[in-house]
Amino acid sequence: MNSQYKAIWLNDNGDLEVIDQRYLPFEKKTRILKTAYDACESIQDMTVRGAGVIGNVAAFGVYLAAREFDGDKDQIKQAAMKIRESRPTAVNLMWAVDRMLQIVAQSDDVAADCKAEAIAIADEDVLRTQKIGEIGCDIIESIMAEKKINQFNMLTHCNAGWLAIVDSGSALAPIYEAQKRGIDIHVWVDETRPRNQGASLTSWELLDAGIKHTIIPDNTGGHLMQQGMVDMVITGADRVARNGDAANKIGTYLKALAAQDNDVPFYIALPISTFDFACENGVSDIDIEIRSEDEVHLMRGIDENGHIQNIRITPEGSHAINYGFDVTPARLITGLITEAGIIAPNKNAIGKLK
Ligand code: RUB
Repeated sequence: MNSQYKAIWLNDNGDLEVIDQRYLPFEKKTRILKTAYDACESIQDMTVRGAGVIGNVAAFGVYLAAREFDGDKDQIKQAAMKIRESRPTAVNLMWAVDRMLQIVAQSDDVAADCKAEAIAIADEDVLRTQKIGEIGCDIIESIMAEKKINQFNMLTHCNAGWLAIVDSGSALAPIYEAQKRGIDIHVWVDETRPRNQGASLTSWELLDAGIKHTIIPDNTGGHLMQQGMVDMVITGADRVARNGDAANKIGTYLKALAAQDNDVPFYIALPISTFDFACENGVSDIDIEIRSEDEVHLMRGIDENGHIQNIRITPEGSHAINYGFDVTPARLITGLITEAGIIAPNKNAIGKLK
């Protein structure tokens, strides 16, 4: 693994180094994680975020625990369970910890084997996201051929790029692939209140890659779709249930409703590790994280002196509620773009992936 276009990597000291996403797009800082506690904290405080990268940090967190506790399996398991509970919605977190715990249980050289397994998970994600990019880009090409258009307008919500899953992201992977294939693509980037992952992270990634994009307030997508200005909507996912219902960043559901009303194809891009095969019904059963109301009251930005500041935008005394995710019902999803192909959002098709 190297650090270019990676959200996380092992540094020369064998510690996990991560891009501290809380400072983007203003500063590209890294944070060094030495212990399982550091890994846990970095997931909770959003130093790292995005389902895929949360899973990777969790896996490396178990390795850090193995190193710290010198192979003591009970202590490693305890630390792993804390990491597993650090955020509730993205299933990649639980998936990665469970996979690491199997290694812990079987291994005689726990630290070395955990390190190898965490690297393997990250390396597998590189291949998965490449495949998702290719399959998703084939969809872009077929929509362009069908509509006989030379420029493609994609709309995306939140950040599901290389900051969210190594190497090329889930939802952004087909966009990066389109650029490689020379397709004239433009991306509408939902700002994604309250933490603004679209405005601060997706735009930063796209700007860096030289991909045309326009940041839009979250409420703009419906209007654009009505005016024929969106050819496809694509998002990532944090957990997809067996019936095809998909949890993703709050506001995704509203985009899917607008897309259906305007006959705009709505796709979710995800690695198979984002399916929760044990969850029968996403709308009723997926645990939705409720985050601090301060994220709604306070906006983070940069002042004229270049200092990052939080400023309050609501009256003192008003309350806010901050659901981190919502669930888009399967009936609104055109298809699930995975490394294994385009999967229909239903029990039958998803069941075959297990
Ligand atoms: C991130 C979010 C992303 C998915 C993408 O939420 O909802 O769309 O995690 O998944 P948060 P992937 O910023 O609160 O973590 O990592 O598989 O692309």
